[in-house]
Amino acid sequence: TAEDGSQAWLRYAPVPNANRYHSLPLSIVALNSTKSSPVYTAGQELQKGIKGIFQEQLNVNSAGKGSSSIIVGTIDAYSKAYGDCDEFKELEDDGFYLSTEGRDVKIIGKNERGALYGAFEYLSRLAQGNFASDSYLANPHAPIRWTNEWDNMDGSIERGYGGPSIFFQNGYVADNVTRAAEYARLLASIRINGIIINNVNANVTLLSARNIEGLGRLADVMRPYGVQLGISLNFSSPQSFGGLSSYDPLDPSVDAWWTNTTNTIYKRVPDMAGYLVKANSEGQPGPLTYNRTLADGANMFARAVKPHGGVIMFRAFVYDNHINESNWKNDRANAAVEFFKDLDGKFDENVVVQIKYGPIDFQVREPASPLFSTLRNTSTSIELQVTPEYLGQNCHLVYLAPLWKEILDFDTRADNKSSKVSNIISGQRFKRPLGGSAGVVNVGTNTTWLGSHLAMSNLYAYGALAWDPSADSVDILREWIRLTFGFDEKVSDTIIEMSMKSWPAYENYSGNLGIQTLTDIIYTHFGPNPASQDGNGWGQWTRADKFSIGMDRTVKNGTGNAGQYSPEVAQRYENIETTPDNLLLWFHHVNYTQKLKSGKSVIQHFYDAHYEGAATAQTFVSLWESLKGKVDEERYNHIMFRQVFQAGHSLVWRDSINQFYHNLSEIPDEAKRVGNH
Ligand code: GCW
Repeated sequence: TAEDGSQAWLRYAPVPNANRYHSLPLSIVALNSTKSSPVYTAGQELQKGIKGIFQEQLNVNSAGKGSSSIIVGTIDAYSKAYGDCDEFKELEDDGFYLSTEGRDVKIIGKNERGALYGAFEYLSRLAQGNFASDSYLANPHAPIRWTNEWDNMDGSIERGYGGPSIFFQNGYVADNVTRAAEYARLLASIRINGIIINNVNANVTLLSARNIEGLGRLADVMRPYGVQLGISLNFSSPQSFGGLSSYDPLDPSVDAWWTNTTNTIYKRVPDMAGYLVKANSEGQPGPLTYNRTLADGANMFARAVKPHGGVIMFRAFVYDNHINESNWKNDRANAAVEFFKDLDGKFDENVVVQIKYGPIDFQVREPASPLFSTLRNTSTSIELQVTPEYLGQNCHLVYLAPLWKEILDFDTRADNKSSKVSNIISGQRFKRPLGGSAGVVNVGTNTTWLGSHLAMSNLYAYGALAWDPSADSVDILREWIRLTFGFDEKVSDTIIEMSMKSWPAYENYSGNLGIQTLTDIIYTHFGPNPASQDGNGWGQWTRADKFSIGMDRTVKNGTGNAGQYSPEVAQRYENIETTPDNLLLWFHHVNYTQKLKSGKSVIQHFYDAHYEGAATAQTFVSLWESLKGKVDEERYNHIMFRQVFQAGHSLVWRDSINQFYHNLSEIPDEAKRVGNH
């Protein structure tokens, strides 16, 4: 049977024999819910899910209760209806309590959003055939769990691979916002509570009256899912849109312009999450134009949204893209710390500095950004990419949870104490009031959302890790597979095997040993182009010549980047012996003949890794083929097409990279595969 891909993991497919294992309550009580409330949504969703899973139609009431009910609501509503209850005391904002013990199922949220999350949790358990009786609390690891969408007003999406925008068309907010509502539903089910709907390279016309009205319509359809809308701003708007003579953040007329504009937007979207700002980066305007600091810029917006409870996400992705490679000490990786370290403590309380996970740009392998442990008096968040810009653009399978977890689990050793990135961005480590994560998703109108059915595991995993960074990559997959493809063990084992091998394979053929990436960096960021990194101002250099390769980021002889980490980590990266092989060329410039910990030379590792990575990609075709008949035809064929493409393209990668370094170094491949034999 054909599957509606747009339901993703919320299919609520019938569970065989469900009725035998679970005595379903007789009705649903969604306490005190008005139509735009997430609790109302929870009631509707429970009804829909139970219909799908059990083929039973339950009524939804807003009060009272029969002999056995599924009760969903906030703590307050519950206490009013049934009296106080101790179990919920430990709940935090967005958290929920779920109990399937006794005659009633209780789903209680600290707030309305939490109640909805609890309803999704209950449905997810049922849909996975989990009918256990138990009760537990779940609280989020961090308050900010947002997505960023890089949608342009003309309907295109920067680095989007799932078709055109679901939010914008021809310069305006789309008339039809149904898909936006469906997306909000998906996001709520993975506990995402905010969404920035337009490109960080922001178009000023978003601020027109017609578009503000459109933002209102979008917010209205997402509100029932507890997903707050936010927007990206163009720093020059007061001048380029408002007609003022300047956009200097310390000019009172500029300040007043932002206050007015912000008030106008909040009138239509009273619960707007806030603004995301990319300033002084890649040609975008910013405060540095007026010799003001980045904090001056951020705080101007912070003041404007403060009375409305809004938050400013200010991106740390600030760097000069015209740096000169002939200077050995130049290094784009140093930029974020250089721009932000002296501003620590100077940001208003409702500002969060949003930091890409690595110092450069969503590469296949990067160390954690040194900025995480540098900012102690500033709230921070991590920026991840669900849209795999540099990682195969959903034409290659790359399951990203293991990559994200390496960064989240990384111990920055601030003050020689356990200081994991995950505990810094949650606010816990440095006792900050705000923090969390932003995932650049870039969904489109394609029924698969991202352009590939399998890629949806990444969106699912993003939500799971934003809520709980200690979640296990394989457990997340297993859940997602059950919900998306059903209960067949072979389907599950096979997709797990492919997914868990996918990042290492892609790393092997697209950017091994910490060389970050060998993809084309000039425009497409797709396919091999190892010559494109060097000889330009972007600073994603490999510094490869006939004899040697890699960035010398040591303090003793290089760009000093290793020294931006806390002392324990800095020392580890300063020395070749203690630098892990997978970051060797990130931190060190070495000869191709340099020996790795494995005993292999760098160049031989290149040759071998490219053969290994491509060989793994070939196996994905036969692995997927083994599922013929076990997955519906539409999705089977769709995924097959992509795996065949990846298998072929991985050979293109393998041969072009190997040939390139063979030509450059003239060092033969010990296995005699590369070159003219
Ligand atoms: O790596 C670059 C991307 C740009 C993107 C930028 C950013 C939205 O290639 O497309 O712009 O990062 O993150 O701001």
